Amino acid sequence: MKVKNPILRGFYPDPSIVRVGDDYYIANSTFEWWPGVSLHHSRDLVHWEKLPSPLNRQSQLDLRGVGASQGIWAPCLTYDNGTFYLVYTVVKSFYCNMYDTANFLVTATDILGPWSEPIALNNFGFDPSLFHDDDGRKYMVSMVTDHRVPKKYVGRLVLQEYDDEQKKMVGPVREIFCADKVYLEGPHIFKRKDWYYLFAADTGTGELHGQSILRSKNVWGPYEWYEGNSILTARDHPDFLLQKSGHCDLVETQNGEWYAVHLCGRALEHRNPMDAPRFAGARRYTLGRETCIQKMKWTKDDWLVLANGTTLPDLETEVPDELADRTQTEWENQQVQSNENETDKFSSKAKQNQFTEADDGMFDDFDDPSSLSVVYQTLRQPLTPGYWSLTERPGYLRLRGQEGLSSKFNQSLIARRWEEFCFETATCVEFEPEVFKQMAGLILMYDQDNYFYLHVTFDEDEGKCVTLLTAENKKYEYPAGFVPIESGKPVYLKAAVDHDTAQFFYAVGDQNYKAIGPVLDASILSDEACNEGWFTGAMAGICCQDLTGFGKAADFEWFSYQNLKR
Ligand code: 6LW
Repeated sequence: MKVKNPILRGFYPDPSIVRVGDDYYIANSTFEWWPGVSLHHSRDLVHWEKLPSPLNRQSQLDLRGVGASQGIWAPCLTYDNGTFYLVYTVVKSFYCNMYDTANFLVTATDILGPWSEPIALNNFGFDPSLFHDDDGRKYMVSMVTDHRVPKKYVGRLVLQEYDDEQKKMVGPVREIFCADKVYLEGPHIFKRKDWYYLFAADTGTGELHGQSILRSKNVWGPYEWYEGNSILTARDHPDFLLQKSGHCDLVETQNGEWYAVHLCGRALEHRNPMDAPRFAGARRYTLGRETCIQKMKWTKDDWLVLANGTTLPDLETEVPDELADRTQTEWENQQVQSNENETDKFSSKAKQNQFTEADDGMFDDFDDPSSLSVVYQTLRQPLTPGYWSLTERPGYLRLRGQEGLSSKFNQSLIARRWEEFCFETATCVEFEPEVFKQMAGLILMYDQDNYFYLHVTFDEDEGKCVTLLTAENKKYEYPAGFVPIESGKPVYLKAAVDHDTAQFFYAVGDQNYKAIGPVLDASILSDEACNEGWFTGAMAGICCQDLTGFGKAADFEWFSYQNLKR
């Protein structure tokens, strides 16, 4: 059976994969989006269901104040002796003189949690990864950040032992590799036969990105560089779909086959202007960096390479039929069984619609009063208690307005990833604002400085009205003016995105949509075009602001997101 790449579409970078028995899990970075670290589960490497995030209590993670694309970077998920180990970086400041890259570990015996409170590790650099040696010792490898101007960005990797009994790092921090020609990050260590392999992303995370492998007979090095590096890259194939390929992690199947997951980006043709302060002329990636899977093989002399015999990843990867056969029957059985009992924790939760969404999108009618779907993320912290409810008005998500869209603190906003170049997203909202500082509506956003916000508000001259606010690197415009609408009726808001264009629509009382505002340049909501962003991807969501501090409520009856094939 073949699986089409990317397997996790939209903003899912820095994948880390682990197998526990018949279950595979992937962890991805979430940056400033809450809850921290995204998890997916699969039994066949083809179908992936989203699980609740491990960092979902404010005592574990508080991202208030962190900048766009900072927060959670590059988690590493491993399993040893009945326990899941998840290490990750919380970036509080970057692209300044002194970087703050604090590394933490949380553990759980069940992937669904509860996960522990974080244990502080060393902070030498980001992309920490834990290696469980077969003698019971554990080590953490990471890259090293360096704020000294002349020495910045050398590809240094360090290793330190982690003592699981004492729950702390012990012994010296030693440099195990210093690349002179290439910048290395995202390191993982694994062992096969009597080799320790160091598997690291090379050459940044842009279109030159790749993956390298090194090895040593000793975990502390010296590590030998494979002369075939990079073993995976799209850097010489600018027309290939899976650009930016690199940053791999490795998994061995039940039958001894090897697969790597890696990040990639699907480019728009749209480019930054040649005088852009960052990434001049670079193609834009609204979908951010996504997750792919590749089959790997060992060479005769024990190096690891792509199974296709080249260094270019496959658009479609062959996955073991045994997994597919087994999983399909299991899945079919689960469908039947899950109606009868709760024996399978994944299928019973999926049945409650907490974990899954259709491949082509979602329609959320907010009818489940117990929780919001795991598909949504909020900004930097959970929704503020008292400022949201699924029960005050059953069948509606009530959001009470808090701070404005530039705030890195208390916002009432939920959003989900764009997955494809063409999609439609819409909502129905009941909202009766009394002053211009009260707003609620539908948003397409990259970060706090870059968004398109179609919303209902109040204007002294027009009364209740609908308007479109666009923000491009802090330049704000209202290209549609303020259009008066009737009070007391539900308002329907919709956006249609087609590659680098976005058009908004609204309707009042029924879904007889009218276009509002010009066709917008959707490519500005990309890693390349956003001045503070680098690493996430565009999101679609709903939100409410009340800058008076009165907490005016908006009632959302539903929210939908539909991928369109084009
Ligand atoms: C990730 C690191 C990287 O931690 O980007 O450019 C960071 N390199 O490997 C965020 O994805």
